[in-house]
Amino acid sequence: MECGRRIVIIAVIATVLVVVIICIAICTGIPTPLAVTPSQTDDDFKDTFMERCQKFNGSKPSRANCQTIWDKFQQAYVNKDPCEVPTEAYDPVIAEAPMESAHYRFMFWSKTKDVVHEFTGKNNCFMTLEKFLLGSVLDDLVWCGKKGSNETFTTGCPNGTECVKNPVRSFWNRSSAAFAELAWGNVTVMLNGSLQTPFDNESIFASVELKRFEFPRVTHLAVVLVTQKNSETNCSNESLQKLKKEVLDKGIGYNCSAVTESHLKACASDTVKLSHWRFFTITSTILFFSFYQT
Ligand code: N1C
Repeated sequence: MECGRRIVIIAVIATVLVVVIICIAICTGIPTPLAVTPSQTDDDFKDTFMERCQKFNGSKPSRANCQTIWDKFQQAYVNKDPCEVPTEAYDPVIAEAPMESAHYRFMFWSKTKDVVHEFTGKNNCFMTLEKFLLGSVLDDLVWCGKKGSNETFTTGCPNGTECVKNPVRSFWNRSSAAFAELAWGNVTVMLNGSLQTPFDNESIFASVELKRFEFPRVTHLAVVLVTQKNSETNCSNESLQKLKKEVLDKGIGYNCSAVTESHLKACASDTVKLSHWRFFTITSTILFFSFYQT
C-alpha cells in the first residue's frame, strides 16, 4: 500500500515536471517532439527586413525611414489572399524608397543571378536591382499574408506556378519595372547560354524590363551570353534573334557576345586582387569585344 502511494506521488511529480518543461520549451521556442515546428514568425521576417534596411549603405536610411518603408511594404500583402496581390499594391513602398539614377551602367539578367552578382558584387560600375535598397533587403526572401490575419508568413506561400499574382512575384515585377524605367544609355543583360531559350518571353526581363526600354533614354543593349565550355547555344540562337528584332524595332542598338562563365568568374575574382583601374580595363575589354560581335 505504502509502495503504491509512493508510485502515485512519483508519477504526479513526474507529470508536473514534464508539463513544466514543455511549457518552458514552448514559451522559449526550444523545439520539443510535442511542439509543432513553427514557421518563421512575422517578427523574424521583420527583423531580417529591418536589419538589412539599417545595414544598407552604412547607417542610411535612418531607423525611422526603415520603419515607414516596412509599414508600407507589408500593407501590400497582409490580410490579403496571397494569390490576389497586384503589382500596384507595392506602389506606396516603391515611392517611399525611390531608386536614384547615377553614372553607372545598368545590368539586367535572366537565369544568371549568381554569376551576375559575383561579377557585379565588388564594384560599383554595374548597377543591378539588388544593389538598391528594396532589392537588397528582399533578395532571396519569401513572404505572404493571409486573409483575416495581420501576420507575415514565410512558409506555405504560393509560388509562380500556383498563382501569378503572388506577393513575391508581384514585388519583383513592380520593382523591376521601376528599375527598367530608370535605366538609360548603354545597358547590359546577362543571359544563360546553357539554356535552349536564353531569352524567355515569360521572364521578368522579357515581359517587364525590356518592354520599358525606350529610345533615346536607352540607346544600346549589350547581351552577354554566359556559356559553359560545351554550350551549344550561341548568339545566333532563335530567341536571341527575336530579342534583337524587338530591340532594333525600338530604335535601340544591339550586340551580343558569348563569354564563358569561367572567364567572368576570373574577372570577378580579379576585382578583389587587382586595382580598380586594372578591373576597369578588363571589364571594358569584355564590353569592347561585345560591340564587335553579333
Ligand atoms: O524573371 P527574370 O529572371 O528574367 O528576372 C530577372 C530580372 C533582372 O534583370 C532583375 O532586374 O528582373 C529583375 N529581378 C530581380 O532583380 C530579382 N532579384 C531576385 C527579378 N527577379 C528577381 N529575383 C527573384 O528571381 C524573384 O523571385 C524572381 O521571380 C526570380 C526571377 O529570376 P529569373 O527567372 O532568373
